[in-house]
Amino acid sequence: MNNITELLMNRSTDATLNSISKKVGEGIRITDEDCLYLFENGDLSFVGTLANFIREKKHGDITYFNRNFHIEPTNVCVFSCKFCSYSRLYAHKEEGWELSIDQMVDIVKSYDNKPITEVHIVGGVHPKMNMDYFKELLLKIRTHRPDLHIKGFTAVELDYMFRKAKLTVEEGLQQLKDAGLQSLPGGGAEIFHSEIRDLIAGDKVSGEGWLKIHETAHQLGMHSNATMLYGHIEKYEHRIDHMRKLRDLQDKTNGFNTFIPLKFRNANNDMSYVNESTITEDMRMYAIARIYLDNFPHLKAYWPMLGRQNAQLSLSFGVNDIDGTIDDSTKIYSMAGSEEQTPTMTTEQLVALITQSKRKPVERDTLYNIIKDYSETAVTA
Ligand code: V47
Ligand code: SF4
Repeated sequence: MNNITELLMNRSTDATLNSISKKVGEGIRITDEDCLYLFENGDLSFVGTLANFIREKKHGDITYFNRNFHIEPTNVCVFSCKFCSYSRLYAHKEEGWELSIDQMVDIVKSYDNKPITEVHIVGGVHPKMNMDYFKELLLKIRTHRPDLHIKGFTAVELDYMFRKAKLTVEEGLQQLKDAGLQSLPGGGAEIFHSEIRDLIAGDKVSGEGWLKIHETAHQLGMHSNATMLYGHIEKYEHRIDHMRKLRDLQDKTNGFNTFIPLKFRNANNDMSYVNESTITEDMRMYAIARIYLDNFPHLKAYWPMLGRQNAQLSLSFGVNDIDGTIDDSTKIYSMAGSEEQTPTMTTEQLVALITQSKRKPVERDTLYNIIKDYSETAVTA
């Protein structure tokens, strides 16, 4: 038995919590029942201590960030997810935006000679932006800036594109990969379980469809991320079902890089009546995800959604990645009420934020290759 287990076992009089901390100390996977027990009974310091133990075992103090920006081709969307503050139905498309390919390539050109490593392309599902449109976009970005990693399109966008083009998932992904797509972001996952999905995102790709697209991407050699939208009408059981499906797929493919719990924000959407989760519940969510998802290498707190101070706090609850510079290029969270209304951080600010938490800031690329270790750099920001 190691020190952490002894420490926690001496602290708790609860036999189930003791058995969970023993498993974590010995590197044994926890069950769904254990996970439910943690959600229901594990206090913040208990789950935080276990999650931090795992985080330090996997990564020490290293905390990753990257230099990235987003392109959001449109917020016009054929779907109508109840939690979405961002989209405009096609019938009201004059209220939204639609970028041409040239406008998007101009955004990429505005980063010429800047050491940015990733573009993240994500948006609404516009009925007229199809496979040909996005293949042309990918080819033009790749030709102009071959060193830039293109992470793009949620499984929701991909499912719609492929069905419209009458392509199988494999054919569609292969064509996009050939045009320059390198990895998939984690969006569109929401909550997989149909009891909840049908109520909040009933008209878009199912949980099974999302998982099939990511599995196929992994089989084609592409990596991806996974998200979970939590803190609305779901129960702990639905979160566990979601994470179990991800853990099972990861056992099969090992293609996921990062898990990103996304806190539901309630401004300007059809679910504004739902209160947002507390910061304690957010940190417990991160910690329990770190404990349960033993086969995910990384856990990310997406600072434009969570706010930079809470992202900083999450570094003590299992998180080892806080995403990137962003450069005020995404509107999804500002429109949903995040305190980060113009999300931008310089590398100096990211380094300072991580260093203030007594962690080691390391710049990574999308696939977690190390670009620069800033841990010896003096912090002034
Ligand atoms: O799928 C939409 C979420 C996601 C709200 O892979 C909301 O690195 C909270 O997936 N409150 C898209 N969340 C963004 C996304 C993402 C973001 C950053 C990094 C990565 C990555 C992926 O945004 C959607 C949905 O779950 N979302 N509205 C809302 N009101
Ligand atoms: Fe469309 Fe995505 Fe918003 Fe759903 S969450 S309405 S798919 S933009």
